[in-house]
Amino acid sequence: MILYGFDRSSASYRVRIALNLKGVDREDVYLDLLRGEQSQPSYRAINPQALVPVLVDDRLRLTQSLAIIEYLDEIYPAPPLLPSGAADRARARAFALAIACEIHPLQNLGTLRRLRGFGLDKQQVLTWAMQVIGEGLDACERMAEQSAGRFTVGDSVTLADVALVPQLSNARRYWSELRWPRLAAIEAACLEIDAFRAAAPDTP
Ligand SMILES: N[C@@H](CCC(=O)N[C@@H](CS)C(=O)NCC(=O)O)C(=O)O
Repeated sequence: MILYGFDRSSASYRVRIALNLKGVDREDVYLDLLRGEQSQPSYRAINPQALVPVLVDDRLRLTQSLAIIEYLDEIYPAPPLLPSGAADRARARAFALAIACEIHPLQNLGTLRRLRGFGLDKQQVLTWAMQVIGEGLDACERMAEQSAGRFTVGDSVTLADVALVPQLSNARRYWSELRWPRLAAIEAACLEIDAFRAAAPDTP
């Protein structure tokens, strides 16, 4: 498999964790998002959304990290990334989506660049990012209080943890100390697992 990504992209980081958990080898193709390589026509031909990650599996080309992870979970069922019970499966997906739909898109590179383009200064953009991440993770902390055991949903790693760890890594760019004790404990449990550690960016 080939993974088009970027070291510091949290959406790519999610897929790296999933591939590592499943023990699937990959070739990494890194695009420098800061230099705009994702917007080049050659890459738009691969992903019309001009975003990473993209996973290429033989002739198949997949976009959207959570869809990619569910694909991997279906073709490599062990270890499962979705719980066996319907309610817990919904909880794991809801938590991952809370991050992937409500936090991440509001603070990703393209959004922050657009805000600068509308005339906000650096400090205003920083405040924006800290608000959307902070409020989003406050809600995630409360969600985890209701569902967590050792991990976000119960005592096994799920899609929820695969979304959480990269988002907390992102949060650390803004806060030296995180204010979410339950999430931090889950992160610590995840980082005891090689698959999570090996997926982390060199420079968060
Ligand atoms: N919902 C997408 C989000 C992908 C995304 O926003 N990727 C970011 C990096 S984390 C990106 O490619 N940004 C490039 C840009 O904004 O120009 C997913 O989960 O794959």
